[in-house]
Amino acid sequence: MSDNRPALGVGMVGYSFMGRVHSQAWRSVGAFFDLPVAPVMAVLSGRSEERTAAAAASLGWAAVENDWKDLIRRDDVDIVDVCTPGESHAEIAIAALEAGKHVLCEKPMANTVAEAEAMAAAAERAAERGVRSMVAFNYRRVPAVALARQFVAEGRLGVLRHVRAQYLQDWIVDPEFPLVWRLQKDKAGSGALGDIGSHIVDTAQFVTGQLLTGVSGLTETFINDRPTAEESAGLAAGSAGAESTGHVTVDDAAVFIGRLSGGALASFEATRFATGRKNAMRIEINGSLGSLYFDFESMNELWFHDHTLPAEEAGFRRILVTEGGHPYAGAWWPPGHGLGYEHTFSHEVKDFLEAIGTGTDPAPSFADGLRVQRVLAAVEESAAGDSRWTPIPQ
Ligand code: 4PW
Repeated sequence: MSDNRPALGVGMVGYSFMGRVHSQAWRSVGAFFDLPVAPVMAVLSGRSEERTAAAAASLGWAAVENDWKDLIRRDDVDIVDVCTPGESHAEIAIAALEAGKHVLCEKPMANTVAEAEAMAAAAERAAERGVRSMVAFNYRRVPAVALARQFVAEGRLGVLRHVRAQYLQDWIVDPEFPLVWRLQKDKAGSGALGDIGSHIVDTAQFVTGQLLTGVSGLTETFINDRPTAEESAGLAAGSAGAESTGHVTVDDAAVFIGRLSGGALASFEATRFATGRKNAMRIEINGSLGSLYFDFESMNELWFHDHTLPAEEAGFRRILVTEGGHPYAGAWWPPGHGLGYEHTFSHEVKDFLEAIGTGTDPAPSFADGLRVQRVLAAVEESAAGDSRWTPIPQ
């Protein structure tokens, strides 16, 4: 790796689950990928002075700010990485873009379509000045998902007929699980729909290369009141044992069907009530020439059925996506040694840094994030209106 690459300072806002996994990506990406620019973990920002300093020390950030506006003002910050709950994405991302900083923003990109529209417009204006922006839909960067995209793009599945996507978790089944920010509409925008449904919408659109044109949906909140939680509590919060309770203001589960622009029929299920399923982000695609199946719980595998083979030989076969020729995989371990959740974020920042370094537009763009936001809004609108068919504005 050459040493005369331009250094780009990264400023990250937020240090919880997403902040931790992004930190690991920024820390390690340069050791595994030959990048055109060198990321420097310059500044971490968070509201609590004590906790931010402790997080910066353990995650490897050189400096600390307690107001994200101060982070954006700094000359040693070229890239702003937004890892906060959705309520602050729009304000931070737009301010950073206007200050000329490249922006990586966690998903869902915003809490409302109006916010997402403003963000996409700011990104478009910034792009004219060479300032790049990307939404952190990390599952696109699972090698098996990227390989699935390649198969579809090469025509190996023929004409696509069905997409079946699910994102299944079970971390809030216990009614005593506390009211964390992900269960509050003012902070998260929506529940399972936005938090994990957004991933399967993005994955389905990415792998097929098609956009959803309309949806019909159902949403449900199974447990309406929960013990109040500590502000920073996350997915592993456990029972709070708090005496007060608060109201859950988001969906616990969302189920919807949709039509894709190429004519395929799609179904989606996003839930945090699928007992026994921890992070089962799954997608199956059936085409006229074959099918693909992926489940994140076995993330190094892609299942492929080649329907052009004689029926006596055909059937789903497992491709272990760990070969040097597979997307991203060659940068890591010898074949068969497998990758994990954290690698998807390394791939994400690698692609983002390459786009910045080569002056190209990274994907998914803020315009792509807006499209996903419109799908989420259409599902909510449909669910509120007896599952009425709801077109997605393109
Ligand atoms: O983005 C998603 C999160 O918000 C994650 O990939 C999994 O679901 C883990 O936490 C939530």
